[in-house]
Amino acid sequence: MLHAAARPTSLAIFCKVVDNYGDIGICWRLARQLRHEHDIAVTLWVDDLASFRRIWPAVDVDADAQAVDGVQVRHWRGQDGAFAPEDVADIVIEFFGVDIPPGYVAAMAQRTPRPAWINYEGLSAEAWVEGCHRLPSMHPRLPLTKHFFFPGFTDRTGGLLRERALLDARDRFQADPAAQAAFLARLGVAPAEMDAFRVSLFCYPEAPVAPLFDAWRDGGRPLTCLVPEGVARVPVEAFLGGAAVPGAQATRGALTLRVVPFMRQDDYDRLLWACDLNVVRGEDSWVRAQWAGKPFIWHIYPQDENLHHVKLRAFLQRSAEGLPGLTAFSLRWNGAGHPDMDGSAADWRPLWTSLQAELPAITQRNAEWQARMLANGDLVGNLLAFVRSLP
Ligand code: TRH
Repeated sequence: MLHAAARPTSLAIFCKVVDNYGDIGICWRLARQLRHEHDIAVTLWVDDLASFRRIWPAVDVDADAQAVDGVQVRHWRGQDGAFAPEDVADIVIEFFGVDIPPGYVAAMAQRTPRPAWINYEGLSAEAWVEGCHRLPSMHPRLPLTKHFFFPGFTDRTGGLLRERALLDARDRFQADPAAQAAFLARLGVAPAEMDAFRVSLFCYPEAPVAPLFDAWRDGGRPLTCLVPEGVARVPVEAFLGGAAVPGAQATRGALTLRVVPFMRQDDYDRLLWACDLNVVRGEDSWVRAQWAGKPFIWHIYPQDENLHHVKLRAFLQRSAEGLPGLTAFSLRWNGAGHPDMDGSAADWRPLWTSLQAELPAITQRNAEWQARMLANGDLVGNLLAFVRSLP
């Protein structure tokens, strides 16, 4: 028998945190869903517990091993270490092609039956993804085969991460003004501001935040922007004229800017559900914004040679056709679509006006998009079905 995954009961995820809190957002979501919805014993190996704690405050940064929300969390300190075949899980996931410790890989090869080995790849709307999804790759020396698994936007990919109860929880929250008001009040939003247009802002430091603030300040309609601590620190502090700590706020013209705490993952969902527009980034918050059902702008993680612009265009082609305001705003926000790559030189007033005018059409498009994404199934269900299908 090659694989232990006909009825998997255990799974290990190896996650390296790139940049500040890199891929832990996705890995943690994946781990919890596998544990809570499929009753699989999950061990999550993470190299950076401090970053993990930012999105889940219960994490103890000093513990080598700890149980967090039913998941066994191990501090992945390096590549050394000896492992026995019985230490190896039924399914082993390496995240974005990280190198699993050689001792663990050797134990995988000794285990009978062998584990299913998955390389979980990044989310992209590019067409080539369908051709690479599920492809096998043989280990050069050991009797092991790993398979590539791609999240994606079509039924020939792994789909998107989505917990079973997510959309019901969102609908309940969005249908409950009192719950939304209480949530926003906890973030410091004043009762008088409840009717303002609300934006959440999460982006990489390259985003042209300062000129967008100018456009919002000069706009006709009151706008409250909620920015988690640590995000866009330089332009936020320039606007505030002081430190960007939770609770800090300033109003200039039509814009009220509020710094809110960097919140745990569940609360971040509520923030997305409670805003009229979400600016998101990377991968996990981008997917959560798609499920939130509100218009969103994606700030993609910058890559060398502007590779990210190709990915951005691929997504816009799939999702924003016929929405020129959204497309122009998104391209410029990411330094693309203009000979002057730096969006900070742009005048954001017309870009913002066009985007605003399109918001009803974007909301309608998002609902259609969601229905299409739902039809692809959820990523964890698709992953387990794939693993069970392996010989
Ligand atoms: O952290 P990111 O920048 O992650 C990215 C992507 O994974 C990308 O593919 C990778 O290449 C790059 O890292 C290096 O953005 P992302 O994926 O949105 O993850 C952020 C997580 O933080 C997400 O799970 C939501 C969560 N979050 C909170 O829990 N609370 C908050 O207040 C905020 C703003 C975010």
